[in-house]
Amino acid sequence: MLSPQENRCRETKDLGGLWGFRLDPDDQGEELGWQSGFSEERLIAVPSSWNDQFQDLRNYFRSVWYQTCFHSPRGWQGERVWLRFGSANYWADVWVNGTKAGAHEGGHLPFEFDVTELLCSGKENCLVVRVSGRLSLETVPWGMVPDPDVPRSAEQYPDINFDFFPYCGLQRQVVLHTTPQEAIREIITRTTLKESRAVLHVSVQADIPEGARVRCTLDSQDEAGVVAEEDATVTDDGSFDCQLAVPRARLWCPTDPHLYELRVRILDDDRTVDEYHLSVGLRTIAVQGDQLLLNGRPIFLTGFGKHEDFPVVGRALCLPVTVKDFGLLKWVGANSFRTAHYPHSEEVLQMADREGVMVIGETPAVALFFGRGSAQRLAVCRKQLRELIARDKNHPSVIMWSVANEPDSDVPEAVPFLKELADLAHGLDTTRPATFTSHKGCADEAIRYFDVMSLNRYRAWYDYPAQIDLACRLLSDEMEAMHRKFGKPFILTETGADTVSGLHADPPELFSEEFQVEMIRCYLETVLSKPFAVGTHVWTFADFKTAQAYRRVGGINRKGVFTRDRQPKMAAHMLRRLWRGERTEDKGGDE
Ligand code: GCB
Repeated sequence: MLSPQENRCRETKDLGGLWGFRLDPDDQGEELGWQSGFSEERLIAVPSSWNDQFQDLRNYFRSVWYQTCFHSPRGWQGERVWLRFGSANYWADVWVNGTKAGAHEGGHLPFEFDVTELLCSGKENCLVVRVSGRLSLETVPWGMVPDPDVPRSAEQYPDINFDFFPYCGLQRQVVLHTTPQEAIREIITRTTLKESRAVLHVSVQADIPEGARVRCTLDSQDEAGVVAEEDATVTDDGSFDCQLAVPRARLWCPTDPHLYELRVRILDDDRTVDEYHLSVGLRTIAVQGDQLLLNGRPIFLTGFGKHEDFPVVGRALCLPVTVKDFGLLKWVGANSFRTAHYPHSEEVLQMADREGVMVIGETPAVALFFGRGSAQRLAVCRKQLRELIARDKNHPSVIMWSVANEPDSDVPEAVPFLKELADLAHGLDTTRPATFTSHKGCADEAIRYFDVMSLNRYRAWYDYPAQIDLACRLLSDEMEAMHRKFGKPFILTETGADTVSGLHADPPELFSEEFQVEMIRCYLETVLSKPFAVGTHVWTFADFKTAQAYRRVGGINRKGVFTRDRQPKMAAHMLRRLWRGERTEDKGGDE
């Protein structure tokens, strides 16, 4: 799926703003005809999470209705018009002028509908969306299952089986955008390297008659200007391929995240029928033996597991927070992060491409179990993985897919499920390694099907509390045993300690800033001592909202090295010294 864009053949119109809003706890709205418009109870910001917009809706997860009105610009006649949602958490049904445009399941990936025929020109159009945040045994993530036979934590409210607040709503941009009738539908890029010579392989699918002429141009966006150009002809299935060779390529890497601009144009004599611009980074990523190679050279990941979360905004797109977070990632010396525990916004990836921050892109498959409802959950996981790869495949920053976080992967039933996801990731994208984050260590049944072994560990926190030395000895033994058993490169994808900013203790005690510093330091040193380690990600970048439970003071997970409002704790300063100092460079740290 190509993102909407403005160029001489395509236009966009942002529908964000204050929309009408109404609750529908008993799902009566459709019967009452609200799809054609309803009387508004209140206004809501789009994008936003409704749970943090209103005091009475923090724990409301049932259906709501949104509506807004817009004019379709006159100049759009003759174009195809699409209505695109960056995300809607979790279920969405969409009507335009009372007619159903479509529906979507899943909270963190974009979807769009062709609404050309549904729009009235010269009149106001009415867009109505029903969103429900209801989770079940068949959703991904699953949750809110009032069934004692299902393994779940009755220890938190709302009743979810994962550790982040299940924010709901239209949390990303809603836009109208146009494409010409004969249009480029899909572009897939891939880089191959031979020393400093890079070749960008471009595959395009288009709704264009056979024989049309196509021009692919690669522009360096610096004084070098156009560096490669090739013409092609559309085949009978509407596809065409180009190879753009760049003799002395500036390869994308954290220290020089150089982006080229690819322009694909469909030409009819001198007329441009359609065009699409894509920022591309020329780079390869591969696993070889125990190493992770970026452009053929070993790379060591430093960084975090990270949520989309901020006060009032909830999980919604908030560009000032995105920009701030990238500044802090750079400040602390992180070269990467994992989009825990769902795909983050496209704007986040745009920043990552630009700033040279490597990303492990994760699906929403958190806390999977393989009992009742498994077949349906697998179908949803497959759909979400497909949608994720379709959205993010062209981002140079995305270096790996994570298909799940902490599934019950020590039981035989996990094997066919996770193997299917590994095969799907490898089948859809031959250019990136795949992983999932395990908390089962050597008992894991599924790691063998993936390229990298990723482990989340909290000894000295949840178990063996306060015993950091013991925790690190056990981690060291466990890593060696995992390496003997699975023989793959290792990433510590999570470790950390809840820390109340401003609480101090000497000697270090749980919840103090000193304890967080000592625990993270010891874990990171242990991992760095292993030649097969290729990364350490601290849990987590910033404190974040979660369900209420006795162990979550104020409903906040406080394992952030930054507070929720982005102020550094002592651990952030310690990491800055560690990651920007000598030690990670010894291991190929900053590339
Ligand atoms: C984990 C989970 C993460 C939690 C974290 C914690 O293992 O992957 O979602 O937030 O532990 O703090 O307990």
